[in-house]
Amino acid sequence: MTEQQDIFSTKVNQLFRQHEKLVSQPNSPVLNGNGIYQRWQNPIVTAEHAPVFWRYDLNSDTNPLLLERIGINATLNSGAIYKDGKYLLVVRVEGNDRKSFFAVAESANGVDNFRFWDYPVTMPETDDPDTNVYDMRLTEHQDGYIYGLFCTERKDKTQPNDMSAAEAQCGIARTKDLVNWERLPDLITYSGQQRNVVLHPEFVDGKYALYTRPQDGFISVGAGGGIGWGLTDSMDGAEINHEVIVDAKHYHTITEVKNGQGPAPIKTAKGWLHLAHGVRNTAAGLRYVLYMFLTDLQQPWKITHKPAGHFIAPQGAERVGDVSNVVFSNGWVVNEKQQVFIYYASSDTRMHVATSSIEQLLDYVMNTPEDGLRSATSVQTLNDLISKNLNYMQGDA
Ligand code: M1P
Repeated sequence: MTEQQDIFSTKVNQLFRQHEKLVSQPNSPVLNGNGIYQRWQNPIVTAEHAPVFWRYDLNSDTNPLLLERIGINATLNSGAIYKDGKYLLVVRVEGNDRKSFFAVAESANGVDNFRFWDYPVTMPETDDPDTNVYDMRLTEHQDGYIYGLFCTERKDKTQPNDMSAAEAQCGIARTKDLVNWERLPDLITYSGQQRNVVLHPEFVDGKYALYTRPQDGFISVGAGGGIGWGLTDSMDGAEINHEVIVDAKHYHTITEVKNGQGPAPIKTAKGWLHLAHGVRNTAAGLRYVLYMFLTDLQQPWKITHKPAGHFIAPQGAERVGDVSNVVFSNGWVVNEKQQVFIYYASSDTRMHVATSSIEQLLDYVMNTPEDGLRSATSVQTLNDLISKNLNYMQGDA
């Protein structure tokens, strides 16, 4: 081995060692939470989790200076599934070239040691190729397939001179193993654009049911918006003719600007548990938080309980990233112990986990006061709890 080759292989070993140190780092719960869920100390998937052999050409002949060839910018909004005792994320990986793609990261315990499979997902294209694909929602449907619904973004060809003018629609693919994907035609709806579309896990009236997010523009939902709901006969050529609004955006709430369904809802004895994101405007830009609600078991488009305000908001280091002040979730799973793993991204940059249980989440959605929509009602709700507690404490003394 020449001296040059020796230096090269030392550097390569160092890269692998650093990567292994990061990926195998144990995670630990953050203590003193709010009792509803527990945050975990470390982000679970970051850009640095991308394997060394994705980023570097490891051949000293073709990369003698060992330069990074393909940079990864961020790992964010991940779909999730619990399968054969493994926690699997379909991560939105964004390259330095700003293009996102999907890649599966796997962990045995759901909170650390997430490792990417060797190859990213090779997602087939339709006749109208996607410029960018992102934010996959996974649904294990009653029909036996795992569906991945995601945003497909293309240039808005009606505005050729505006380089930011884009169109968002819902791409659809299905798989049995997360390796081989069958791409189906994009969803047709009669709203201008769509993002945050999610497949409900069960047939409703013998049809496939989808949560939608009708929007007038690419970023702005305009006059439309809200989390919608519609039915389609088939997922192979899915078409929704009529959308009803499940959860509308509302003035002076966390959903004032827009909102969107998170992952597919979880079925419980008390109803369908939903996780969603709400967006409001501030002087510092848009603020994205997560919130929850419960819908009726038979009529999943009808909300039965909805706590006021946010469930998870950006905290500490989560506040800063490529798009700051954002938390976003499109993946959660339940294991056989009824523990819930909520996977969320912070500031469009890295992935985190928070853990809870079906029992805690049902208690939260069913017993947290609703939003009275006025300061006076908020004070009334607070006073009710204070007097109940003071009476209880005095009676106890
Ligand atoms: O930048 C925050 C999020 O913005 C979009 O979400 P929504 O359509 O609800 O505004 C998406 O681009 C999402 O990927 C991103 O995290």
